[in-house]
Formats: sequence, C-alpha cells, structure tokens
Amino acid sequence: MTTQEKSTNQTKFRTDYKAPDYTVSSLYLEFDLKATQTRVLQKAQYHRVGANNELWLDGVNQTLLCINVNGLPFSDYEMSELGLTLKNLPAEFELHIETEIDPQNNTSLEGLYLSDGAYCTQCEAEGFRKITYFQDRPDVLTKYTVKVIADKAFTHLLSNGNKIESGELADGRHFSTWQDPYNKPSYLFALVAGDFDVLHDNFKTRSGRDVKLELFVDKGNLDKADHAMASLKRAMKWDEERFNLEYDLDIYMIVAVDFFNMGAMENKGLNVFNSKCVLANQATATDRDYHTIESIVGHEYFHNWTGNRVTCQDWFQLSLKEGLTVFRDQEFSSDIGSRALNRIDAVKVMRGPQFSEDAGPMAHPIRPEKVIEMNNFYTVTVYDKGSEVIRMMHTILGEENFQKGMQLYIERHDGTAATCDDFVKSMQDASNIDLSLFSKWYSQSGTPELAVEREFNDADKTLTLTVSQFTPATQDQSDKSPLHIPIALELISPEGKSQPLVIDGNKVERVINLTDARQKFIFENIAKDTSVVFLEDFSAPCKVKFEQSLAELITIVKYARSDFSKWDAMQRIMVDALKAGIDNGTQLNEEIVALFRYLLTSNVKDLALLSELLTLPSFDTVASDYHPIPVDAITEQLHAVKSFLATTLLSDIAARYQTLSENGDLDATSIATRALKGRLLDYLAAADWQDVESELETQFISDNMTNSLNALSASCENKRTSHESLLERFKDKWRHDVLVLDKWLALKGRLKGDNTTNAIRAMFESGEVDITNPNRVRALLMSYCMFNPQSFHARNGEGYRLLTDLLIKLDKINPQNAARLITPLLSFKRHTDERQLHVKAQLQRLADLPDLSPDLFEKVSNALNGA
Ligand code: B3K
Ligand code: ZN
Repeated sequence: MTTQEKSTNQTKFRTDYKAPDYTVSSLYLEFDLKATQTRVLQKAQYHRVGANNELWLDGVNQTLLCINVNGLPFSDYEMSELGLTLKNLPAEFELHIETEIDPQNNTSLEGLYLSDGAYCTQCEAEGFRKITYFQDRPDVLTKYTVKVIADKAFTHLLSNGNKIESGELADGRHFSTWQDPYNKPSYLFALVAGDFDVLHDNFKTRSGRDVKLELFVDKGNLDKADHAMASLKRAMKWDEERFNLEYDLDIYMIVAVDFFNMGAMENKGLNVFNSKCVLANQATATDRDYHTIESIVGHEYFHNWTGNRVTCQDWFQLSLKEGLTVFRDQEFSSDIGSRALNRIDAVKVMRGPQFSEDAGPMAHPIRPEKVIEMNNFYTVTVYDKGSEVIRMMHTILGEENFQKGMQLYIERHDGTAATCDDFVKSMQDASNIDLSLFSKWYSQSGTPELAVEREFNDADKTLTLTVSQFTPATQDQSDKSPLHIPIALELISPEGKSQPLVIDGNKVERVINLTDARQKFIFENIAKDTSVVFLEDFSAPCKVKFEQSLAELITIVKYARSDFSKWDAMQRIMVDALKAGIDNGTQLNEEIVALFRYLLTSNVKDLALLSELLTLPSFDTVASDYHPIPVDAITEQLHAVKSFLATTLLSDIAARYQTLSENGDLDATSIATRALKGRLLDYLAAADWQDVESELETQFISDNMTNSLNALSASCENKRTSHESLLERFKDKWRHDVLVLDKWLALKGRLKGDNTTNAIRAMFESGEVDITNPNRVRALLMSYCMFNPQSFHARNGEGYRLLTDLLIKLDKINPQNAARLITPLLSFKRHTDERQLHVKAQLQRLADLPDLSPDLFEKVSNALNGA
C-alpha cells in the first residue's frame, strides 16, 4: 500500500488510482451495542486479485481486540494511526477481527454514533473505517450480513437489505440479523437502533412486485411523516416512468434523526435522514420546506440506481453519482412542479455559491484532481455544476438519446464501480454524437465567460452574433482551453413573436454549439430590433457579457417563451439599475417603475413566478459584479430601491394583495398565492401601508407556517416596531419544537443592527444554541454570514472574529461541520484591503492551531496559499 493512505493531511491524487490487490466475497458483521463500549466483530472472505500479498485496512478511533486469519491468531501486521498493514497473506483466507468503539463520545457524527438516544451510522465518504478495519474504498464491493444486538429499549434494530432473523437474548437484550442481497461498498452500509414510531405503507412496482415502505420517526412525530412518505411514492413512480428504473429490494426504510451532518444519506434500502428533511405539517413547515423534503427524498431514492447499483470507482469520481442524481432530482421536481421555478432555484446556486467557489481558493473541476479530506469535496461544484454538465449533455443529445445513453450506462456497469469517463462513453456510444471535446468539462475548473457582439445587416436582413469564450485562470489551474458549450437562443421580433432560427438556409432547433474560442453565427430573415434571449434557460454554466438595452430586456420580460428567461432579464434590469444608483446616484428609471406596475396588474398566471419577478436581486447577485465589494453601499441601495418601489407603487401593491386569497391548502395554486402574498406583504411593510400592522398580525397568527413566517420576516426585515414582540411570541409558541426554533434562529442571525454579532456570541456562550447539533449551528450562523452582510463584514472585523472563535470550538467537536461553515471566509479576496487583512488574521489564527483537523487544514492552507 502507498504511504499516502497512512498519514493525515496528505494530498491524494486522482491519477494515483490503483485497483485493490484483494477483494472480499462476503462480510459478516456483528454489533453488540453499548453506549461507550460497542463490540464489533467482522468475518470476511478475502481473495487475492493483484500481485501484492500485503493488505492495507483503513481503521481509526477504535481499539483492536483480536485478529485471526483462517482461524489462527495473526500477528504479522503493522499498525499506524490510520490503519493496519497485514503481511505475507495467503491468496484466499478468512479474516476475523474484533474491535471496540465508543458511539456516545463520537461527536463527529461520522461512523457509529448516538443521536439523541438512537444509534445510527454515517459512512460516506470514509466513515466505515471508524467502525471496523476494512478496505474503506468504493471499489471494494461485497455482500453484507449484519447482526445487531442491543437492549430491548431499542425496539427497532435495522440494517441494509432484508431481515432474516430476530430473537431474544439474556439480560434484557435482543437481536436482528439483516442480509443485503446486493454487492455494495462500505460507504453504503448502515445500522440504526432506536425506539421509533413507524409509518407503514407500500408500493407496487410497474412489474407488479410489492415493496414495503417504512418511515421511522421519533416518538410523537407521526403527524409529520405523511409528506415524506407521499414524496417517496411519487419518486418511485417517476423513476419508472421517466428513467425506466424500478426499485430492487422488498423493503425501503427511511429513518429520521436529529443529529446529522447533511440532508440525508442513500444507504442501500435504509436511508438515514436529517429530521429537518423529513418532518412536516402545515403548522410547522413552510411551503419551501415541503419542496425541499420532496426533492431530497427523491434524490436519495434516485441514488438507488445512480450511486448504489452503479457506484464510483474512487472518490474523485463523486460527480458520477452526485451530479447525475442532482440532475435526476431536479428533473423530478420540474416534471411534477414548476420547471421555471426549479430552474430559477438551480441557477441561483450556480451564480452564487458555485461561481464563488470557482473564483476562490477551493476551485476544482467537477472531477477533482487532488484531495486531502474527501468530505471537503461534497461541493456545489461536484453536485450542482456536475448536474449542469449532465444537463448540457441532455441538451446536446436530446431526451431520447440521453435515455438510451442511461440504459447503456446501466447495462454496462450495473453492480460495479465506474468512472465519469464510462458515463460519457455510454452517452456517446448510444447517441453517436461526439463528446470528446465536451468531456473537458470534467477536467477543467472555473467559470467560462461568454462575450457576445452583434451586428445587424439591414440589406440582407441577417443578424450576426459573434461569440467568444474565455475561462479565467483559477487557483488550482492556470491554463484553460475552449469547451463545447451548448447555447440555447430565442429571437423575438419587435412585435413580441418568437422567430425561427435559420442558419445557412437550415432551421436550427433552439441550440447552437460553441466549440472554438470565437465563432460567428449568422441568422437569416431577421427583422431589425429583434431581441435576443441568449443562453435561454441557462443552457450552460457560464457568465455572459452582452450589451442589451433596457427596451430589449423589457421585451424579453414581456414576451420570452421561457419563464426562466423572463426572470433572468428582470434580474439583469434590476442589477443594472442598482449599480447605476450605487455608482452614479442614478434614480430608478420610470420605465422600470412602469414595468413593475405592468407586472403587478398583469394576469401572469403563475403567481409564484410573478413573486420571483417582483423580487429584487440578492446582495450576493449585486456584489458579484464588484471588486472590491461595496458592502454598505449595496445594502443601502437595495433598501432604498425597495422602499422607493413600495412607496411609489403602494396602491397597486395593496390592491393586488387584497385580491389574493387561499385557505392553507397544499396545491400548486395555493402555494403560489402564499408566495406572492409574502412578497407583497414585505413591500407593504416597507412602505408603511396604513393597514400593515393588522395584516402582519393576521398572517402571524395563521396556523399555516408559510404565512406566519412571511409576516414575521416582513416585520424583521423592515424593522417594524412590532418585530421584537413578534419574535418573542414566536419563540414562546414553539419552544417545544427545535426544527421550528431553527427558523427563529435564522431570523435572529439576519437581524440588522449593531448588536447582532454580540447577541449571537452570547447565544452560543450561554448554551442557548447547542453547538453539537449541526442544524442549530447552521441555522444561526449561515443566515448571519450569508444574509447579514453589514454585521458579518463589519469594518472592525468582529464578524470574522466571531465565526473563527466558533470554528475553533467546533473543529474539536465536528470537523466536517466546521469545514462547511468556513466558506464565507474563503472569498476574502473580493473584499477591500482592510477587510482582507482582518480575514487573513483570522485564517492565520486557525492555521496556527496545533491540531487542526484535515478538514479545516485543507481549506485554510489553500486560502492562505492563494492570499
Ligand atoms: N451522499 C450523501 C452525502 C454524503 C456526504 C458525506 N460528507 C448524500 C447525498 O448526496 O445524497
Ligand atoms: Zn446525493
């Protein structure tokens, strides 16, 4: 084995991949669960497939009790802090290892740990090595049989696959044994033991098999489980219909736990979920929560084929399963809900956090080349840009070829560990479309910039678009080359009609392909003053430089066939207007006011879309156009423009608001109505509308959480005098429900004012916020760092100091969570010199710590190296 696997903080390179020398044909695990002393026994059948007779087994944080090879005690091994090297092994042998672990004191929430009294596991990416000694890598697949033994107080003892035996033992203990008929890598192993309420259901697959569905929640939470179960059934049906993929076991279990590092985990047949991604009812969850739950339940279910049946050869290939599964969950949400709104959500993530990751010290391609801590690479680049890359293939190939490619991919790689190249090859072979240049998207990091020049020729009625592409250097990679970029377009005549795209006398369907650094596209039969919707639906993850007049953008808002592109044009209009205000003090143009009035009084059918059209760009959207970022000027301008629009259009806003009614139902129309009501209420609060206080009160006391929270946040955002008492009443009403209190924490985090930073510090110091629970910490800190720019980026550096103080504490408790929360400090180069100095001082404090985790070490050192 290479020495790389044996020391922490060591960089691993994609190109160093070596297939394992030994495979495992079956694995038996036995867990005797005790809070601080859990015994783990494993018996594994090994076969040599390579040249080496040594075997490296990953293993950390455990006590080795015994090793036998073929029934005899074995001592020919070396132990390091990261694992064991067994030496001089026969070609075939049975390995028997016993270890002891301490779930109660495992606060990293990786491996086996206790979450509020229930045992659960999280093994992806490299948590299995905290449970027992094993080749903890995704290309070692085997069949698992798992026996779980615990006190009878833990009524449910669960693992992957089918339950084959259970029974009573002495001393008030009992056991269950599970067998998973499918080969799987260690990261998909799961065990849960706890006392739960269970929601039972079933699903008949298209081929007629009955699947038992079981959803395990904390006692007393059954009234919040229906939506997740309904979402699961919708996902199962959708995958059969759209991807021709059917579930493959007789049982599918989901367990909701309170202590969890991310949203959920796709363990084979036994998903473990963060309770915030499962539990919902009308009184406690917002419409947005309902949507998130549905999409995450779908995402984990879709992994059963894209991730579990076909897994990854090594962790550098993570986007093979994650990019593809995000694409699948986005398509699921778009097919059953609004395609435009889902696209808007996805593009916000790309233009915000993903573009910012590309521009910062952690820039990496969707298939990274080098990694210190794998958990640091569950990123918006691997996931969301990975999904955009799959989406571009879908755009280039079309649905039919794409589905053929999927079938071929699964046919070729089912039951194995595959690579990103395998996926692209299946797509290419099934469609006969050359993807060789396209595959560069897997190895090149950074955000391509497209520059568009246009020329209209009056004499021959042609429009020439000259498009050039350029990808700026990123910290990880200086040389960039042109990519294959599919550009979707719509040309709109001055009368608002969509024009056919004709090039060289041939009609082109929506998409042109840019493959060179600079290319000309000449469109025929075009009228003068035709408007151009460039990169329709964000058909490629690029930035665009294209001069477009306000009149052209207004035409797009009014007439584009893509609702997404209407929103996109509206954002462009408002970013330009905000910048003109910040840079030159320019007042909001009357045409923009008129456009808002037009929208307010129009009969746009989708009220949720209308709400998005009426929403000003976020702080980050505006900030992304500046270097350095004028934090205060942007915040002030956003506030000023909102107040101006609200006051100028008050009677239209109030009139529209009063037409909106819904009765708390969960159908798309009611949800859209609530979205628009919330948006307008915020404007009414900004304009100090005469009836606003009573309306805020009516909505606040509503038994629908969306309405109630919209009222509370309108009061807080606009600093109404009522906001403090409303916050208190909300906290008081929901003191028994931690997930609802997280919403309160998020509002506290974004509350404007000089005292916020100190108030947050005090909430941690007093123990009001449990620093060991990722949901609590993230609710408060993420909203503070992301949505409270004036406090977080305060010029005295106190915001950065607060975050760093907490990271120092958190790194000892849960390094994965600490490493995710450091992100806001990584983009310091976009700020003024003064702020940069403050951030660098804080990063240096972290770098100077004697035992920083590999998670923070990797990010901090990259940031300081790039400084
Ligand atoms: N695969 C998991 C994420 C695991 C993260 C490990 N740090 C959830 C998902 O993407 O579906
Ligand atoms: Zn996933």
